[in-house]
Amino acid sequence: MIVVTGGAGFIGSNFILDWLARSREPVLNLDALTYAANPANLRAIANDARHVFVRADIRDRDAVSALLAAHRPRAVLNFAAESHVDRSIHGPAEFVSANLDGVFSLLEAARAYWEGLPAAERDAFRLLQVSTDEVYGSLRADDPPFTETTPYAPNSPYSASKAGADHLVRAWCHTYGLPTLTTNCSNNYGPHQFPEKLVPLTIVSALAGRPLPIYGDGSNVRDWLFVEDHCAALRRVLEAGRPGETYNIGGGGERSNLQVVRMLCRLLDELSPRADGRSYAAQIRFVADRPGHDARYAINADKLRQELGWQPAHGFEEGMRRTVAWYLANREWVEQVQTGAYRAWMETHYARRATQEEMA
Ligand code: NAD
Ligand code: TDX
Repeated sequence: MIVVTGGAGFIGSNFILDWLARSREPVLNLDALTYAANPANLRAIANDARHVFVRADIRDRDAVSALLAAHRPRAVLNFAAESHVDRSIHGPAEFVSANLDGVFSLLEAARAYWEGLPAAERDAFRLLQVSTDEVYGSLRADDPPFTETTPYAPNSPYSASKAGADHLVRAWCHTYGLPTLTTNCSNNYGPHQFPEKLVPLTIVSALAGRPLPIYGDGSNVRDWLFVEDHCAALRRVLEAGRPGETYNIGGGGERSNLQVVRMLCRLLDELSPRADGRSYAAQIRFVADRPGHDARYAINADKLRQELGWQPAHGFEEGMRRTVAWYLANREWVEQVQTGAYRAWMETHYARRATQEEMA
């Protein structure tokens, strides 16, 4: 048995589906079901007895301890987090609470459980912290990509909370000997991503005839990875990663935001043309920039490739095409996530980001 926290969200749900397709080992999915969670992400395994879902918060140490004692997992993978940078700017408290206090609490529950295991099981136990490249801060155009030794320099409340959590994980390994692994991955895209992030926001807004907001001049660069490649890397790190180590995950997919949005518009033009025959690119609007907006992220994943033999299986255009096709084929999912709460966020999102033309 493995424990996955945050398994009803974007990457966690993809990981669980992937895991159960490849392994007989059951998964205990522990998720607080925040706005970002969606039980529909797990519909395909609704009748699979190997998937046990429990609604619980990683900050609830008693609940987590009781679950660990009852299910005796060999590993805990922590995906649970508040994950959206814009939300962290407008409401940082929940990010410090969920991402930093949450990891502290999870580490203490895991440590107590691990210390009580027989020696052989103690050696084999792993706690894998799923983290982000944003902890390294921002790169200039001519800087080399982030490596595992790049100093942490987080710039947003989100990335600072994730950086703090990574430091706690490191300390729990160094001080108590808890066998931890940390992965720092670049921007993911794929099925099940909540449409507040750039890729699904663009697809969903384009189809709904809404503006496609691009912060600043659209030149900010992210290093995009298809979610299945992230999941494969996590399986490999869990299997063969060395305790105490950190591993960068990324596929050399650097693109500017404008390139990403234009590619999505091109794919939508092909797969679901607008009724008036014009390109979805006509809906692009340049809007006020994100405060503290990091200019560029890029990942050097040589360690993961060389030590553990991982490499991405999906090219950028192919992964984006599959992503667009998934959103087109799952209109019900798209409708269902656009609840009142989503509409409320979109209204504030658009209101805060008045277009530069409007502001001029
Ligand atoms: P998400 O927002 O889609 O899902 C997060 C999930 O965690 C949700 O199901 C939510 O209900 C759950 N959750 C939140 N707080 C919780 C708590 N206190 N206790 C229990 N469950 C809680 O996020 P995602 O994009 O799937 O990201 C998953 C992890 O991967 C995060 O830790 C994130 O920092 C990291 N990450 C994400 C990306 C990316 O591009 N999305 C890249 C690198 C790393
Ligand atoms: O409407 C938008 N317009 C826009 O130009 C949105 C939502 C975003 N952007 C820009 C901001 C970023 O430069 O697009 C880029 C990507 O933005 P997000 O999708 O919000 O992702 P980012 O801020 O890069 O963070 C993501 O990748 C790293 C995830 O949300 C994090 O959880 C992960 O750790």
